[in-house]
Amino acid sequence: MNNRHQKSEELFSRSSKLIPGGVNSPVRAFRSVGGTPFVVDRGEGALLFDVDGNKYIDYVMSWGPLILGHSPKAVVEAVIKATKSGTSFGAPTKGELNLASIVRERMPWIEKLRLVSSGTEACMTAARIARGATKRDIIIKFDGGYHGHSDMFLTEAGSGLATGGLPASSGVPENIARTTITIPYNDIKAVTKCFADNTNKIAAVIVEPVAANMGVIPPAEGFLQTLRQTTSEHNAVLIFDEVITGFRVMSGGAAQLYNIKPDLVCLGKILGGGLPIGAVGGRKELMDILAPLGDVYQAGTLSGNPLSTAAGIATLKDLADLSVYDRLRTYCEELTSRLTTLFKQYKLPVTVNRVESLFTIFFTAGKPVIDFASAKNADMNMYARFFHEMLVNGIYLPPSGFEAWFISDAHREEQLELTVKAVEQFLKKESG
Ligand code: KE4
Repeated sequence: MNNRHQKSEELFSRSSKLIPGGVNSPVRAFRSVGGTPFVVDRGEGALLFDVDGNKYIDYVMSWGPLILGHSPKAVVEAVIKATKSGTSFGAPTKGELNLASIVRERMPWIEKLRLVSSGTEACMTAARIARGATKRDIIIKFDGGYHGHSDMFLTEAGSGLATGGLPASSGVPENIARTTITIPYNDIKAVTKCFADNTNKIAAVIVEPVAANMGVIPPAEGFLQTLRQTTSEHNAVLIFDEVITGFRVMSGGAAQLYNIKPDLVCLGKILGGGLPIGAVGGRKELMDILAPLGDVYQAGTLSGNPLSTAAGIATLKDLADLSVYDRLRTYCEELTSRLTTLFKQYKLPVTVNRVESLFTIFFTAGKPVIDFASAKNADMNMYARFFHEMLVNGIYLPPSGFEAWFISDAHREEQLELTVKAVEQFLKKESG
């Protein structure tokens, strides 16, 4: 028994008897890096503390929502205040209007917005709106793109590039999988071929405008523009899944960063400041086909929950001061450039993909990572060793090499120096 984690191991073994794998979301189980997850006691700014009192600099930040760090004062105060008036009503509240107004201001292409409770619900609803509006069934997604766990998105490429997909999870019916076509990210030719082979059958293309679920992969020059042009030409809906990138890469998300106007946008994570939330929004004529106005049904008991909207409003208000994006970018620019130099110095070249404050270090001996196939070349055994060496040195990285590092406005120079020091420890150990 590792006595630095005695309480974690005891609690986790009890959880594993009641909760599948001891976790409520698979990636938390450390399966791809090995070992037993620590059990969190609390978070403070850029730091996480486990139940054994171990302290970590947190680069997971709850997988993205905590752009201001753990328990930021304004968010905590807003949630406490909201709680005193009630935790849920299932009826219209001012908070929903205020949050929708702020989103509209930051992302004017979102003419109307429907709040839900997760990114999965947001993406599922966006696809249903697109199918309802176009009366077509096929959705195009990209290999390595993740849009939550609804059946239609748990699919993988079929035999032919432009043919229907196969289930990527048991429990997904083949006939559902067949309506999702999966093509390689950044493959402009595959996009145009897919539309040519499926004329008038494609309802929508859903894309992470900056891929972050196969590690961070920026859109290639012209990729997003091709998606915009091709979907418009074929009267298909362009859905930007900005659950991660929304309010992260820039105030107006990747749509603003790349100056592309999507038809629908999926949001989550930062929008709720750490409380359960998701949203789908976009062109009025598409959003107005949602019940109760139109014939596309969607509903949710806790949609627009007053605590989530309070946390989201407080978070987005804090993000109105755009200097936060300069601080986030500067931290990541400095960290990634110092780590790249360090890895080179120890003759262990890596590929670092960074977009603003989102980045991933791929152990691919410096070869470019431009899609899921090239991301899969990364040495994940080495990533597992890296993960654990960093953990021992008090740095908590995503427990999977196919994720982004998430920083917050609470990360300071001190955390950056400690991170560089821990990487050097790993490199010394790795180079024996
Ligand atoms: P949720 O249903 O987990 O709120 O959102 C699904 C989702 C949709 N779209 C994108 C681009 C996403 O990244 C996600 C969820 N992200 C993962 C981590 N990359 C959540 C972590 C987890 O699954 O536990």
